[in-house]
Amino acid sequence: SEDCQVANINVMQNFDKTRYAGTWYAVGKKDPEGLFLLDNVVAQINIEEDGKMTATAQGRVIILNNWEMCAHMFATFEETADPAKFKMKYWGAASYLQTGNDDHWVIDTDYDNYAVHYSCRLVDADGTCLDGYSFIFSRHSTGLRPEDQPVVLQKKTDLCLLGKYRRVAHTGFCESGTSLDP
Ligand code: DAO
Repeated sequence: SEDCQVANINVMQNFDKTRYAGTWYAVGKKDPEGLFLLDNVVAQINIEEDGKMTATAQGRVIILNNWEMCAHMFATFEETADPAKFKMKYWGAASYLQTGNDDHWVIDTDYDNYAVHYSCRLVDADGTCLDGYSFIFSRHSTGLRPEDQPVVLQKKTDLCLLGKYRRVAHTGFCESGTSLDP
């Protein structure tokens, strides 16, 4: 929002989780403190038979002493009064991976090409976000289409996160086996 108040952030209107389902490639990321997912981040959003949203995700991580691996993560989403604001519980396929309970807000999406995600983990006393993260998702592993870039740029600005994103590479690291395979 204009005043960077978390409470005033505009999210996607009339959000349709069914259209949000499917594969999303993270192409940009603003990291939280103690970042976890580095690159090659791909999320698969599913709508279960009971209508609930779940996700599987993968990404390159470095855990403990420079142990590089592809993390396989799971998430369940709890709905709230706002259809674009979810509570996301997540955990890893292995016990040494991160677990947590984060907000998952869909700020904007055209469902077919791009999505802007936002999560504030810690709201400061002044109402701004002290620690949060945001993914720019694309349906295309190659990045955003040129026509979607101005829209996403505006949303980054609205989130008070302009200039805080980095590019998320897709090198195929998580595509075949694990990094531990000989
Ligand atoms: O990378 O530092 C970080 C924060 C990401 C938390 C892990 C989330 C795993 C589940 C992702 C589901 C789709 C967004």
